[in-house]
Amino acid sequence: MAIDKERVPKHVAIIMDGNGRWAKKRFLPRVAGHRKGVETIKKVTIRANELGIKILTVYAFSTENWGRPQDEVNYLMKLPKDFFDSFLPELIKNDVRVEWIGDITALPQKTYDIVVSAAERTKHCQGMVLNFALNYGARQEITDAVVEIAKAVSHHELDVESISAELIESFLTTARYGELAAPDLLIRTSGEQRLSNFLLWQAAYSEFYFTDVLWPDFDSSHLDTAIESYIQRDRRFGKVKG
Ligand code: V0D
Repeated sequence: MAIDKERVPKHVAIIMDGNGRWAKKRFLPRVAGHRKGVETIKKVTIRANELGIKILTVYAFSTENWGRPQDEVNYLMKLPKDFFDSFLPELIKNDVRVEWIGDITALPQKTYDIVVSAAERTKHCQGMVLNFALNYGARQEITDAVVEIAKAVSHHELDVESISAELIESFLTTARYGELAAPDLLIRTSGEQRLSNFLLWQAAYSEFYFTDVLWPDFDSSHLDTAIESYIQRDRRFGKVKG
C-alpha cells in the first residue's frame, strides 16, 4: 500500500544504534559498522525527502560518546568528511539543507570546519532539513536554556512570572523549527528502548518506534514500515476521538 503523503510525520528523529553490533557479527572492527552507517544515512535521507518529511534529526554523536575508546572517537570524527565528500552534491541536487544541534565547538577543528561547511554549502536549500545532533545531550541543552533564562532575569530583561513552557522552548536549540521543533516520530534501531538523553523536552509527545534492525541494515523499506506504523496509530487515535 502506498504511503499517504498527507499523513507523513513532518519531523522524524532517529537514534542510529547498532553499528558496533553489526560489525561484531561480521568479525569486523566497530568502525566498519560506523562506515556502513554513513551509507544508511544517505539512503534514509533520500527516502525521507521523497516521502515529504520536513525535518530529519539524527543522533550522530552524544556528549557521552567521548567515553568510547580513543581510536573509535577519532574515526567517528572523520565521518563528516566522508559524508560530505560522497554526498554533498546529491544533497544539494535534492534541495536538502544540513544543520546541526549540539556543541560542535568541542569537536576537532577539521571536523568542526566540515560541519560548518556542509551547513554553509546547503543553506540555500529549501527542501528537507537533515539535522545532525553532534556532541548533543538534552540535559545540557535544557541546562543551557535555564542559564540563559536566569541571566535574562538577573539583567531585568525577563520577569520570573513570564517563565513558561513556551518560553523555555524558545531557548532550546530546536526553537528555529517553530511548530516543527518536536519530532512527531522517534525511531530507535537495534532493539534498545531508551531515549538516552536525546531530545528529552521535544519528545514529550512523540510517537516511538523501536526496531531490532541494526542501523547499518536499516534501509528505505524499514523507514517506510516505521512511517506506516505512525500513520496507523494516527488513524486509530482519530477513531477514538471521532
Ligand atoms: C556514526 C551512524 C554522518 C551513527 C552514522 C561526528 C554514528 C555514522 C555524520 C555527519 C556519524 C555529521 C555532520 C555532518 C555531516 C555528516 C556523522 C558522526 C558520526 C559524529 F555535517 N555520519 N556520522 N557524524 N556516524
